[in-house]
Amino acid sequence: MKFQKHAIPLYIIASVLFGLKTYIIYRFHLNILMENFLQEVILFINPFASAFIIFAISVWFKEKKQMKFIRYAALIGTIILYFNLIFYRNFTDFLTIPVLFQGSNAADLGSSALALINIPDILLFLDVVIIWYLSKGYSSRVTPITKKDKPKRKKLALGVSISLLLINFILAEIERPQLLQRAFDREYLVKNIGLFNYHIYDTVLQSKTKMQRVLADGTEIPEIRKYVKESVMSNEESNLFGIAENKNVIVVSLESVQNFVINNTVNGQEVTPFLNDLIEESYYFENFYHQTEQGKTSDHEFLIDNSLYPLPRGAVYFTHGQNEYNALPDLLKEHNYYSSVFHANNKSFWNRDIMYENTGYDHFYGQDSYQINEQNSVGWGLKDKPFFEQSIKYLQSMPQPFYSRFITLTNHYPFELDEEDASIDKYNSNSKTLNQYFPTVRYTDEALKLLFNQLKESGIYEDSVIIVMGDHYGISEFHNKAMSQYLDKDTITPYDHVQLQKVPFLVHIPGHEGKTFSKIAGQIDVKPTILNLLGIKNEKDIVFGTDLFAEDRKEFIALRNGSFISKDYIYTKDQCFDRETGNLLATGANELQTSSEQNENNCQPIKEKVETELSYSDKIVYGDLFRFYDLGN
Ligand code: GP9
Ligand code: MN
Repeated sequence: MKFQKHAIPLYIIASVLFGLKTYIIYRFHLNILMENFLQEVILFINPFASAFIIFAISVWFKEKKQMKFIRYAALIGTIILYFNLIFYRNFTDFLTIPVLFQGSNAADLGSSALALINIPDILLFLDVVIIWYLSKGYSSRVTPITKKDKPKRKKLALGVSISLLLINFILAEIERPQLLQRAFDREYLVKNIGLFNYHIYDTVLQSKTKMQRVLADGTEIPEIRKYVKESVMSNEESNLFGIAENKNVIVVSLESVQNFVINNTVNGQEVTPFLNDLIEESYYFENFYHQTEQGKTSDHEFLIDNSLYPLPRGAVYFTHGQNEYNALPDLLKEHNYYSSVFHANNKSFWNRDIMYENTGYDHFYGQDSYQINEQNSVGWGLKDKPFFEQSIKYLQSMPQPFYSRFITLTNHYPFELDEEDASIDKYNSNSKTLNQYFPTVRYTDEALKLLFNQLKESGIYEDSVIIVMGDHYGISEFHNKAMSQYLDKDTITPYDHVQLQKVPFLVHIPGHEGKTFSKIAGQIDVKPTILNLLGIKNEKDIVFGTDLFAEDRKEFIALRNGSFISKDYIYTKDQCFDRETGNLLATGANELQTSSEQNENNCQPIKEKVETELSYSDKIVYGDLFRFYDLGN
């Protein structure tokens, strides 16, 4: 009887243990940027608040069921936490429902996923074991809530849950006004409302976007059209218009190659000697940004074929693979082009087979089109050199003119490479990932050289325009420390992080002299650029990019998370930087307006345009609006 008096309800113990674990994960396993003390306070409160709300539900159950509920809540909660942790280690991002249902990709992750699991992770399940043990009645100090106590306990649980939730949301609102409305950045959400509330929020968002298609009727199109005509499309033809009429177009996407390796060295060795030479003989855009989000490679494919933005959550290839589009292959078909993609991976990865079919590709040379064995594979599959070697025969027998895209694979996280393929040494830092990155980038560079030689030997080269680009970043924020060491900087600031989203981009036209452009450019511009080179006018189309060779171009490049780059500014995470110097000019919530000049200088006007543009693109995709619009020219 004495024990009963001091007995602690299990749901309280579970809340404390689980809350503590969640806090430890937030604080020490995730790389969440803490800007002020209030953020620290919120981050400390929200794990306990979420845990209490979940475990307190048990009070409504019968005595035996209470224990069962607490056990399984702890287990499922831990699994959710752990999945997020693994995902975060790879992508510095949190799971969303669409990503979760891309299960078919998870099976292909193979070595990547294994590299993300650490043995000490077992400790993250320690509280589950304790809760499990206690819930089985092994300690008489821990009790379920008895029938007698229930009414009182229910009131208490409900009252405390609501108060905790309110305190959390009020603090979050003070820290980030309009957090939920403006939620571009998942890290802000998790930081402020906690991972579990974030998942609930994400679920609501998911149902909302599903509804958008049902409710859409095409009435939004005139407004979007008007915007595109006035603010995106250039009015003049560039001087390269039609220069490559009827030529083959070859687009080579280099997996995870970022621009910082270009004309750079590691241990005194050039990282990309072939690309560096190629740039000298090509139109090279040194300020070209990737604009991908959770759909990674597939997002970049979506951008280049459609000049629409990928989605803020999930991969558009998966979530909206059946929409109507006006993609390059379909468009080029009207000009007698044969379109194909070469990529030695599973056809269904990123739902490519469905999307390619839907957007007019004539053929997809996937895994089945290649001889793949242990000797010629590493990491994710067929190595880039045999990939190109085996592809050329298909290219030679293809009807011309063709539009063909190649996607490499070797330089994919975790950047594995056989010793005999490594021409340069690894880097030396605390990041194995960054260390291994350089030799694999070099391998891909050598593979590209091989492709060019083959194109020349087969005679295809002379009749082709060849575009080479990086698909997205390869080194995530998780490796900032090593990255700052490599780049010889004290730290990687949010400004530096945006600048690291540059990927190489060049247009190689045989016979043309090389030229380097400094204008701000991005993947959204690829489709209009290709059409311009081929001399195809596409005036009725709705695109958000501009021909890269045009003089009057849109003034900004928007990243998918709402950050942007303009001639003068870089805006990210509610901060406005001077693009040239990297100096912080203003923050969104708290502007550093020391002079009236700075007042005018801030990013606000462009930020609004970026938000409008991204929302127009999202409306098209979520509403499947092209089904209401005749894009025929
Ligand atoms: C998969 C390959 C890699 O086929 O394109 O995809 P990623 O993980 O970079 O999006
Ligand atoms: Mn990729």
